Amino acid sequence: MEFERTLVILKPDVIKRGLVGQIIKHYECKMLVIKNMKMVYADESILNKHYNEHIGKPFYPDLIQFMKSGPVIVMMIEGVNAVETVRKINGATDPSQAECGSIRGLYANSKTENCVHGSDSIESAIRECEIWFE
Ligand code: IDP
Ligand code: MG
Repeated sequence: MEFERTLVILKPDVIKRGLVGQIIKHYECKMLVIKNMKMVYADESILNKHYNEHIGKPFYPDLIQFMKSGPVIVMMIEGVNAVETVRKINGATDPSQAECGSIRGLYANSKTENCVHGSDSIESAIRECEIWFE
């Protein structure tokens, strides 16, 4: 039982579809606390830093185009086992594989437009929080 901090991004599809409130509720209901939050238009330079490990992969151009298609909401979230809990709440990357009750299982349209980002480890969380909330 570790108290952790993680980074969540509500992707442009969430804002466009008016799902912000519904999605934030999933985290708050699991005893996770929003410590910082902002809406931003992400530019290519910050997205290249954030998604550094994926540069060059076939889906990368579509991912960047999607992430630039509208504002995103970036949140620093804290709680017990926050990294793993958020990943569980988010569900698998591919919505067709995501658990029915997860955010992606409930709302996501495709593997690219999959509503949310959650850091995949404590190290990633530290790195990503520095990128978005320096
Ligand atoms: P994650 O968001 O579940 O951690 P990653 O593998 O880190 O998934 O990929 C980052 C993001 O890139 C995904 O959330 C999704 O938007 C996009 N993505 C990943 N794999 C694919 C793919 O095979 N096709 C299309 N988009 C993908
Ligand atoms: Mg990832």
